[in-house]
Amino acid sequence: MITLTTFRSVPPFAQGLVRDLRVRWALEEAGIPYRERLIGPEDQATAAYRALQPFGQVPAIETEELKLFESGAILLHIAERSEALTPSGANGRARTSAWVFAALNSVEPAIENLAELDLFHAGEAWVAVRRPMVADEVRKRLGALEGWLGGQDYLEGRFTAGDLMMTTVLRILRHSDILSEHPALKAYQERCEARPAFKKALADHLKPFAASAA
Ligand SMILES: N[C@@H](CCC(=O)N[C@@H](CS)C(=O)NCC(=O)O)C(=O)O
Repeated sequence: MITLTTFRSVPPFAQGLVRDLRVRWALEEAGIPYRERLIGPEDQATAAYRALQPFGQVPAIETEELKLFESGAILLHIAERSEALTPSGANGRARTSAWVFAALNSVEPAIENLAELDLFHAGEAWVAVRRPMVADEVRKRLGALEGWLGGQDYLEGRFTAGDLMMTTVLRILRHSDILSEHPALKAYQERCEARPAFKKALADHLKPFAASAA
């Protein structure tokens, strides 16, 4: 049985965005059962936790044979075991990996830069100068992604782990209306988030936060 480690509690701005959501969603799509282990800041720097996640972050997973960190590596590991997340041929698997890397490497950094300004530095004088450039970088990536998608429902025509990762990256923009400038991408995100596996994963992701606030 897989054990997924994530946070017991996070501030409201992060609820619905913590990267365990990617892993939960993948496990739901693949129909793989798992249990969760919830940690707090007191656990992050311990030697035991660093042996599982070298940077003290979440998510991480453990099975009898394997400890794994980095949400992208975990997602690909799960995807290799499920045709719900990866086409069966070698080329389809390679294309799926390409989109997982594209989400993490080519799209997420620009989006994270914008979220950092908006969520952690809003109102600071330097942000007024820097933000337009950062927002333009996001628009550049979103425009290219929308161009690729064209009239397709999913990045490779059918849902894959690449769509899963891309959707969780686009979610980081929920505090802004920049995604609405790209209606096809917004519809794409909504299409992916309408999947029953996403809804179950999100509900399970949010449950501990409600419990720790009670
Ligand atoms: N590249 C890592 C990033 C993990 C990450 O940033 N995790 C955040 C939560 S979403 C975290 O643990 N933050 C607390 C910290 O950095 O101490 C991954 O994709 O797994």
